[in-house]
Amino acid sequence: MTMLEIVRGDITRFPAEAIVNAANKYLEHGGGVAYAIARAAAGNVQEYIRISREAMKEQLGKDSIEHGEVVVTPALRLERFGIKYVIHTVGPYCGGVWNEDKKEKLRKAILGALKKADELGVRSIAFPAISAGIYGCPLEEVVKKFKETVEEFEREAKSVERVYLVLYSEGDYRRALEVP
Ligand code: AR6
Repeated sequence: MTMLEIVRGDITRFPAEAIVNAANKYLEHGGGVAYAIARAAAGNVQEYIRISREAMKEQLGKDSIEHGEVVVTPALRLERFGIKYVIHTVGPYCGGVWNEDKKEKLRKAILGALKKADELGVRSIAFPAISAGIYGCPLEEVVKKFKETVEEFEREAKSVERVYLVLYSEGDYRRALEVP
């Protein structure tokens, strides 16, 4: 029995208590799902970048995050979908390369967000396919790592009951379902 469910949808309106952003280390939200979340949450991407960087300073006391570190920002306009928090995490940059180093960085990025969700006391959390877009990691490998990492987390989960991996395109969703 796994808590992970693979679904198709738009994470900016997915009704989980926490959604995860596939961010970069400076929380710039310049493209991809990061841009979409920033625009949907604040109505203005620059404003959400400002909020994110301020949160990073407050929560971590620095100007960039490493794999495994996360920053939490309020959901603002996304609250109407039941979303309370946005958890920013940074996956590996692959550019088509997949190796042990990328795997471990992705594991850390996923686990960091899951642990933070537990700390926040939320019951549900939704992830995009971290690193499978602009960062160029192979989608099937990313899905596989999600399955392994959620399984690892399940043993220690306190409040989190459901974890969703939200695929944006129909094609990606079908490919993700095929992953053993
Ligand atoms: N809902 C769910 N998934 C989405 C959505 C959406 N609304 N929009 C895109 N995706 P990416 P990365 C999928 O490139 O590879 C940004 O500039 C998309 O189809 O957003 O981790 C950051 O600031 C893909 O499968 O993230 C970083 O600089 C997945 O989300 C960099 O991109 C991740 O694609 C991070 O690159």
